[in-house]
Amino acid sequence: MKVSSIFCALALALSVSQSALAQTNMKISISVAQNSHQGVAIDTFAKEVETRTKGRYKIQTFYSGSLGGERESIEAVQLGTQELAFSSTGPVPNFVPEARILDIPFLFSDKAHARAVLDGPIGQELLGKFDSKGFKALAWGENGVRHMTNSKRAVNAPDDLKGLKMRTMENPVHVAAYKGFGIITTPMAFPEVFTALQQGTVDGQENPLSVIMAAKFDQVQKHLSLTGHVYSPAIFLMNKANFDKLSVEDKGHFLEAAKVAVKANRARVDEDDTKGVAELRSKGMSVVENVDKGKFVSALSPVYAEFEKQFGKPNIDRIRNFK
Ligand code: EAX
Repeated sequence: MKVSSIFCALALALSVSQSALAQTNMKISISVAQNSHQGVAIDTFAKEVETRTKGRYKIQTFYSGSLGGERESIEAVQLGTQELAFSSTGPVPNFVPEARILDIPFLFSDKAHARAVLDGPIGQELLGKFDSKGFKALAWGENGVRHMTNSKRAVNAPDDLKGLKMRTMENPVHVAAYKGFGIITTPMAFPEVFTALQQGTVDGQENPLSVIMAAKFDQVQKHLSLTGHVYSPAIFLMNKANFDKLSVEDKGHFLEAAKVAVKANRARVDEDDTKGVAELRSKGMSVVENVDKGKFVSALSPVYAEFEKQFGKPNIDRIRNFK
């Protein structure tokens, strides 16, 4: 073998072994505990990315708001100090106003309807709105159908909500709607909620059964009402520049990994919804299972009129009537 070809072979071997070793680390975070529908989402995503890229990308997972609340995580992703986040849409409108429409109360008839909208053309269009804001939105996930809890009284009808001081997400649509119920709204980041409930800074909060269980709110809340007042989407966000740097093949791997993760995430929400009431009862909560939804919907009619003006009735109807 000529010296030059030995050199060539050596260089090749070196570059192959280097690329096999080269590992890019990325961070992803959630605001709730690992043992939750969101933990399942990011754990599955991390595993899928690693397997699909043969270990070239390693996703480090952070739970329970250890890197900050959802707004802070989204900010970090936008700035690029954190590559990825999985978040509810709570604080998303502060970054991408078009996403506000998804958080209108009683917009979706059930989870199946919401999933169909998010996976269909409307959801895909909305994912595209994140591009110009410094994000690549990989996929819609699920936080779940939200219900109300409080420490004061059983909520059977909207009148029971009047004067309750409740923590809300930092989301303008939620704040407007809950004011419409007569609730005294206190927007707050999720990692502060348990303490606020415990210390009585607020009387109540609202979240899906998945979150109520994962956060152990049963320890600080007596009453749960299955109001199902709003469907809460979640989303996989990635820093746009980080995504753009990936090879075409790796982009596909990240998108596929998010899809698989969303499947696992939604399956866990279904599981939590099935067992949630019994589990929370066994922990001492008193649960109102059947509320008169119609009354809650009509209590919001002045707020809906406002939403129709803001978002355009045809846009709302397009979601409502999507099949
Ligand atoms: O994403 O802030 C909230 O109430 C969210 O539902 C919760 O952090 C899960």
